[in-house]
Amino acid sequence: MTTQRGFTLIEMAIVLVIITILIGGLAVPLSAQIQARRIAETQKTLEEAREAIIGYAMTHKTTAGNKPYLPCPDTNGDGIEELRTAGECPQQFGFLPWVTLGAGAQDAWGNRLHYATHTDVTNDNAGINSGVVPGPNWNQICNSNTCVVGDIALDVPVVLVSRGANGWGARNINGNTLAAPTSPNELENQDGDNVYVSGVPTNPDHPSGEFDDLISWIPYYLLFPRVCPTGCAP
Ligand SMILES: [Ca+2]
Ligand SMILES: [Ca+2]
Ligand SMILES: [Ca+2]
Repeated sequence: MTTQRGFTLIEMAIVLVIITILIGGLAVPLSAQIQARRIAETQKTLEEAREAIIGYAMTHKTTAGNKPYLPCPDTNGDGIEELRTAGECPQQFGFLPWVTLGAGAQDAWGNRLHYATHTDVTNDNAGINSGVVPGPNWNQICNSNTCVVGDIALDVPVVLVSRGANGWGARNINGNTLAAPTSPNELENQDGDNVYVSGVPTNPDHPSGEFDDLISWIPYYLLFPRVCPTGCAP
């Protein structure tokens, strides 16, 4: 005859410890998975926005010369590109004009996308013509905020920025502007000059601080053949 007995307190404690470890092990990958999905979703939104900008250029041509031009940034947050004065956009950076483009209105964290371009490619009098030559006053994509001329990409006509998971400095879909970044590389992406930092994410304890911005751009050597398949020359 066998004697049945219950679990001892020590056995119960061991089981509880094992369960706790298992749940902890599951919880971290789950949040990492959600973050990875949001990053992938945002990258897809950025890719679609790039295509929408090229699509705009294919359907917007100068009256004289039939030259394509790119949209102006939205600066008042309504998603509609700002009006030009004598052909020029009021600003070369702002929000992606998602309403004008029929593009994604936000990243996966509910924040607006930033759009930077250059007056050489947005002027609706001149358009992108044979006189348009990429130069250092176009946008520069850098590894860090200490770079001045792009070490990743030079003379870029279109840059799109998602402020990432931390959303620092972003305008959210409710129209509120979130707290400004503290790290120099994220500050570089919203100081209004033409230098942008793209790189692998870093944690708050990294010497250069937290960075999680997602940067996407259209190089001129991809843009020009798409919007002027037979060349933009007169
Ligand atoms: Ca607007
Ligand atoms: Ca960020
Ligand atoms: Ca900058």
